[in-house]
Amino acid sequence: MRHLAGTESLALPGLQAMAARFDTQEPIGDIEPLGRGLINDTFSVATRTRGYVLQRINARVFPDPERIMANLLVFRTLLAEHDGAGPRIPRLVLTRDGAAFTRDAAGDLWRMMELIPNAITLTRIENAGQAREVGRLLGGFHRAAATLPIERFGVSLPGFHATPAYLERLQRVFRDLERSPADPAIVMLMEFVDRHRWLAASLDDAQRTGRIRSRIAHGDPKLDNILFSTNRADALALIDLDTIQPGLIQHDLGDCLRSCCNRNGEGAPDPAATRFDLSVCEAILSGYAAATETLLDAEDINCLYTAIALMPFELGMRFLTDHLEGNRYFRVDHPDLNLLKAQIQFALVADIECKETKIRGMIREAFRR
Ligand code: GN1
Ligand code: MG
Repeated sequence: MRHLAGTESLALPGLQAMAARFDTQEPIGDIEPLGRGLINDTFSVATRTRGYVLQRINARVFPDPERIMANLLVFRTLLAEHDGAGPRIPRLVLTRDGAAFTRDAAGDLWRMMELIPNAITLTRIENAGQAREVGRLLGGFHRAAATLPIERFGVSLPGFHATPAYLERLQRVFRDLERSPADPAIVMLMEFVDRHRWLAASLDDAQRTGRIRSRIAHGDPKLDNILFSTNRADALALIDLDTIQPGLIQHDLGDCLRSCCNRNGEGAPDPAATRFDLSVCEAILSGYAAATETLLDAEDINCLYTAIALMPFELGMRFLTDHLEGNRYFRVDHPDLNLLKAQIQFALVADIECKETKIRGMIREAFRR
C-alpha cells in the first residue's frame, strides 16, 4: 500500500530538480514513492546502474533535523573507526556542494542515501527463522552501539519515548474536547488508558531511579525498518536512522516485538482479531539474547516484560491523541485510521497481558546464562 497523502503536492519536476542537487554518479531516471513510512516523504531514485533513497524530513515532527544528520554522521564515523564489523548503514550521498543535506524553498530538509541493493521489507514475519534474524540484527545493532561514546550523540527527537508525557497530553486533549455526548469508542479506549496509568510510568521510574540506564537506541525498529535479503531468509540492515539517540534499549526491543508479533499488522481491519504471536516473540528474544551476549544485566532483563507491554500502550496513546487532534502527526489515508490503529495497539496490550506468564518464561529462557 502506498501512502501518497501529503506527498501528492510534490510534483515530479520538483523532485527531479531536488534529486539532481545530490552527487549521484549518473543522470537521474525514474522517481517513485517508497515504503510505508508515516512521517517523512520517501522516494526511490533510479539511475542507470544504481538506486538511491531521497527523503524530505518532516519538520513538524523533527524540530531540529540538523541534529538527525549530525547523529547519523557521528554514528557512521564512530562505527567505522571502531572495527568496521558493525551493522550495515545506508551510505549518505552528499550534495554536489559536499553537504550532508539541502533545503527547499519552504525550508524543509532533504537528504539522499544509497538504496541497499537486493533487499526487501516484509509485511509480516513468515517463519521463526526470520524472527530469529530480526532479533540477531537488533541485538547486533545494540551491541555495536554500546561501544560508542554516548556523549557524542544529541537528542534528535525530544520526549520521543516519554510515556508519562504522552499520557498527560492524551488526557488533556480528551478533557478539552467539546464532544457531547463523547464517542463511545473513544470513551472505551480512555477507560483502558485509565486502567493502565501505572504502566506509563514503569520504565521511566526504572530509569529515574538508576535501575536501568540510557544507551544509544534506534528508536523505531519496527518490521518495516528491517531490510531482508530477497530470498527472505537473512536480515541485512536496520534502516530509518532518524531517531538514533540516547534512549532505552528496552524501548527498542519492546517496539520491535510490538511490530513483529502483531502479524495482522498495524492497520488491520478488525482490532478484535489482534494477537501477540508467541512463537515470533520466542524466536526474536532468542536471536536477540544470542547477539547481545552479556550486554543486558539482570535489572535490564527484569524490565523487558514491562517494555513489551508498554510500547503498544504508548503507540496506542499516540495514535489516539493524533486522532483527537485531527491527524496532524501520523500520515493517514482516512480520517478514522488513527482511531483504528489505537484500538489495535490496545488490543495487543490486552493480549500481551493474557500471555504474561508465557512471555516472562520466554524472557527467562532466552537470557539463561
Ligand atoms: C512512525 O515514520 P515511521 O513510519 O518510521 C513513528 C514511530 C511509530 C511508527 C508506527 C518519528 O515511524 O514512533 O512507532 O510510526 N516515528 C516517529 O508505525 O514518530
Ligand atoms: Mg521512523
